[in-house]
Formats: sequence, structure tokens, C-alpha cells
Amino acid sequence: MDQFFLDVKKGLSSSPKYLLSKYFYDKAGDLIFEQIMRSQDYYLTRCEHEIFEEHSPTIARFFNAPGGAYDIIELGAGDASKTSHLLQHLVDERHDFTYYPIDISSQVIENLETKLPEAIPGLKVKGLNGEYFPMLRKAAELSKRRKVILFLGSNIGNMFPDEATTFCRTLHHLMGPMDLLLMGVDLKKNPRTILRAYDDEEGLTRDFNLNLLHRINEELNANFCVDDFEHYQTYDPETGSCKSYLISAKPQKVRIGADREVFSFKRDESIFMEVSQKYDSRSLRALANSSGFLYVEQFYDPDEWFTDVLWLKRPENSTDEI
Ligand code: AVJ
Repeated sequence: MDQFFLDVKKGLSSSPKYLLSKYFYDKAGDLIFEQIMRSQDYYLTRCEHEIFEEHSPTIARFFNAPGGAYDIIELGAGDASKTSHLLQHLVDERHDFTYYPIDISSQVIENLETKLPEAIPGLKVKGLNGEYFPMLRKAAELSKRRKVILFLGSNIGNMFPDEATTFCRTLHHLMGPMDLLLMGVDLKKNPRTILRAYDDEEGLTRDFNLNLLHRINEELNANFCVDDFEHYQTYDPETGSCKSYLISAKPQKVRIGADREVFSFKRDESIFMEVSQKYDSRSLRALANSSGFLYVEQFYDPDEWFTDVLWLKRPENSTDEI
């Protein structure tokens, strides 16, 4: 049976209820996320842009330091708008590399393969359409060259810290010795600034969350009254977890699927939708350590609201703690 259907039924049968934020990104969801990235309140994309504008030359030197040809693999490339500044710089500096964007959307991959080489003449692009880890294995089969992994835009934030550790460990396991990881991470800052990014004036985050109910209605033959759910955002400055919920405005029943299975909601009952985890230098070092990476360098925007960390897979026999 369809994984989406199984995940939705499992999440809505749980107590407390939840849905998985990876399902936000259908056609409509992609468009809303693009609007979010351009919006004033959502500072993350702007900050990471500033990092690449300022630090691409330094990042490029680290990528090239061991010498020879290499591959760049980007997990969840999207429209590559964050990456194109860096890629342009690497091409200008005559680095010998192929860019392998990985994305779950075949649409995204087709777009990148046609548009990127036009925008950045001389760039070699090979798209990989699928889930992160299977595609990472595939990339390792396609070429034996040194790898630089990009995981940008605070995508790691969609995992709680223990899940992020497991994820980084798996990533580390799939990488070769001396491969690099450049990862974009959103940092703890004034709680109001963070909350505002996800509880925005324009209601974009609300629409982004509610769109998943629309998607379930359309794809899984459900009958959510989307207007009877309210978006509720929290940020806990102690744990760094920024969480999105939908709250049922009244007692209601929703039917899902061909068998019209019923899911009941109490008044004010919550559905947990998404975490956007924020880090500080301590928790980031802990993440590097516990997943086996060696901290190489860290880049910031001028406000130090966001960071891109550069980590190295240390040689297998090294057990040094940082
Ligand atoms: C794409 C996971 C980085 O959590 O900041 C934006 C998604 N959710 N607004 C984030 C998102 C609500 C975004 N990431």
C-alpha cells in the first residue's frame, strides 16, 4: 500500500497525533515554500545567501585543498538557488568536479539538469532522483572520486537532536575517509525572531501546514474541513525546538481512504506537524563528535543567525575527540 497513506493513518491513530513534514512538498507546497524563502520574516534563506556571497572563496579553498578531481553531492537540492553562487565560483576557479543534486522530486531534478548548465556554463550536472541515502550509495557507485556532501538550508532542523545524530552517523558511514560535509544550520537567537519566522505576518507557514490537509483530501480521498484547523507555533529557547501544530477548532470526524476509515478529533486536539530545531556551538560540536566527524571550519552571516559548518570524515583509525 502507498507509504503516504500508511504514514498518515499511523500518525492520526497515535496519541498525540502527528503528520510528517516531508509530505509538505507537493506542487502547491513547493510554491508556498518558495514564497516563504523570499519572505521578510523567514530570515534563514537570506542569511545562508549572505554566507555564500561572503565566504565562497574560502569554502572553495577547503574543497580543493586535498587536490584532484572531486564530486559535489547535494542532499535535497531544491532549485539550487542557495548553491548556484558557490557552484559559479568553483567553475570560475576551474575546479574539476561534477555536481550531483539529489532530490525526491523528479520535476526538480529535470529542471536542474536543463537549467543549471545554461546558467553556469561549464558546470557538469548529473541529477539523482530519489531518497537521500539510496542516492548517496548510487553516487558512490557512479564515481570513486573524493566527495563533498552539501546539506544546506537547515534541512537537518526537521529532525530532533537524537534523530539528527542517527542521521549524521549514517551519513558518516556512507562517506569515504577525507570526504567533507558542508551543512547549513539555523542558530539559537532571540526567541521572538525565531517564532516570527514560523508565525509570519502573511500566514505563509499556516498555509504551508494546512496544505498537507488539502493534499490528504486530494490524494487519499479524505474530507478534512481545512477551515476547522488552526495553526499554532511554539519555540522553546531551552531545547531549541521550534514546533508547528494544527489544532482542531471543534470536535470533528474525518474520513480517509477508499474504506472511509474514521479519525476523530476532540476540540483543541493537536496534530504535531514539524520541528525546526535550532542549535548553538556547543550542541553542534556535540553533534559532530557523536557522529564521528572532525570539525574543520564554520561560516557565519554578519548577524551570526545562521551557520554553515564544514566537517571532515576523520580517518578510520583516529579516535581523537575534539
Ligand atoms: C526546509 C526544513 C529548513 O524548517 O525552516 C519553513 C521548512 N517550515 N517554514 C524550516 C519550513 C516552515 C524549513 N526547512
